[in-house]
Amino acid sequence: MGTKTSTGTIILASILLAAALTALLFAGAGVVGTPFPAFDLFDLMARTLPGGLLTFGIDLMVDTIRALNLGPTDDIAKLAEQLMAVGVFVLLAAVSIVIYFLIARRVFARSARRRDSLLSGLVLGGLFGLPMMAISASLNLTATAEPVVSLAWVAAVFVGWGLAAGYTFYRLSAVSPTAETEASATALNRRQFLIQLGGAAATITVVGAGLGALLRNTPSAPPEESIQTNAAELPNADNAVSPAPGTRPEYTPLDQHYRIDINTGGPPRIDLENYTLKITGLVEEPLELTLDEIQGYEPMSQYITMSCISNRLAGDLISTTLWTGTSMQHILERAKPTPEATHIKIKAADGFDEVVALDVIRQDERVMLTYAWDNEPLCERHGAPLRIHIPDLYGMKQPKWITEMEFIPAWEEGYWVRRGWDKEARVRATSVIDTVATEAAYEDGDRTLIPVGGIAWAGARGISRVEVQVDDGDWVEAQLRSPLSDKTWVIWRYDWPFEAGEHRFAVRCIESDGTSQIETVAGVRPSGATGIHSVSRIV
Ligand SMILES: Nc1nc2c(c(=O)[nH]1)N[C@H]1C(S)=C(S)[C@@H](COP(=O)(O)O)O[C@H]1N2
Ligand SMILES: [Mo]
Repeated sequence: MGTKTSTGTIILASILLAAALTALLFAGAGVVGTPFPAFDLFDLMARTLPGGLLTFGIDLMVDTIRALNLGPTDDIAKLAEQLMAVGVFVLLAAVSIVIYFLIARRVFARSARRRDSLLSGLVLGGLFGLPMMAISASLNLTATAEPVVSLAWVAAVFVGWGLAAGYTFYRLSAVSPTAETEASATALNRRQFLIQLGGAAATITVVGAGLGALLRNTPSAPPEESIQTNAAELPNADNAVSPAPGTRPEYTPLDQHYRIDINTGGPPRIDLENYTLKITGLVEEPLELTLDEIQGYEPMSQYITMSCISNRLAGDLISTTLWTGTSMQHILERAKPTPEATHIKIKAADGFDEVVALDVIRQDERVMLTYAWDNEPLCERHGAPLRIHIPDLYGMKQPKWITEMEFIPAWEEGYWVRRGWDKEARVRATSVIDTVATEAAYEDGDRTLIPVGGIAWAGARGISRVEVQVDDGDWVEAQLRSPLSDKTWVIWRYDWPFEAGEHRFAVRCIESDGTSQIETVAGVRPSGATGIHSVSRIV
């Protein structure tokens, strides 16, 4: 590359080539289901880098996108994660090309021949591509293409990319060292080449990204007909306390249930036909249980509210649905742990894991191996075919996509605990104002009342009382709707005597045993958010 090739040109060409590479890989993932190394690399980083590092970046993006009010937190967080993954990959690829250009310029000086350039480009393709392929091979859980096809495609793309980089180097460095006139002809030539490169790379990037996005197999959205199937039969349907208009649905439509997991590209693929749950470790004899066998045990159904420990005060990472499965006590009986066994390490298809004490299972029959949600077999994104429910704990303690239960002799840290989150992750009591329903104002004698309402939840500990404060007034008791179960949120409402002006509404709750909600404000990390939720409204 002649001295006349500016740094800007080098960087521009590198970014163009890196973007085209990424788009081609993305297109393959969408069209034929080959791995997308950008997501795999990010999954690797997420699993190996210190917990806070990526979270910081993702949080930043989530906050930004949230500020623009673009949709539910879980979707935004996943999008932010994917954008970061793509950004990191493009950056790495571009930097690799820049480095390659700089080295090639030294090695070949001004006499770069076409063959040398292409060969050295191949070396670049291999040096960058092989580790990426290794990462995908060991980590990718979502690819649907045959491994041979995946290998061939991804290898071909990296080879093609290396050759393109080599050729670009050749064209940009083809400087005639002598005649002035030829030098200007070379400059023209180089400019034309850059325009061609730009056009080709932009086309590949746009078409590839479009194809990939269009054909990406987005994890099975729950079937339409499952939405609200239970609404008619909710156990508290005839309760006298009706939710204030604008309160969130008491029973979350399945397609709106929040979703959080560590997988950038989507849920891990599990062959349901041949699935077995492995029982290993300190048991009389290792076992494999089929789904039929598990579903043969006495079934139980529980209405359950689950929340992510990352749910911010009044956030949307909390939902309620009907969980169906069998008590873990049956599994324990079948597994026959040896006397040394004290805990089960629950392992999942995506590398996630958590640990539950045998004592918890023995003392609480509601700890449940779950295979259905909302009267439908668990859908892909919520953990098909098996997930566990452990009452009173945040979602981080409850693996989805369970593949193995290993009986172990002592407690161990689970996936998020190793990354600095709460060892116990017992849910914090929370109460939220969903609505100040001015449009539903009604007359009551000589007063006008405005329904105010929302939810309160304290895991399996239950809520005994919810109180509302308007401005600096007294805390007044709200009405409670009977909950769907002792583990779901409670819908509360307070019909507030209207006074014009701007007002601040605050809510707090008290658990069944009289414990008050923690009022001190704390963020989600490491133990879950606390604090009083309040909203200001001009009425
Ligand atoms: N295998 C696996 N299980 C998992 C997770 C995960 O990343 N992988 N995330 C956990 C977290 S942090 C939460 S909050 C819940 C969310 O369950 P949902 O996505 O079905 O709502 O799943 C838990 N179980
Ligand atoms: Mo979570």
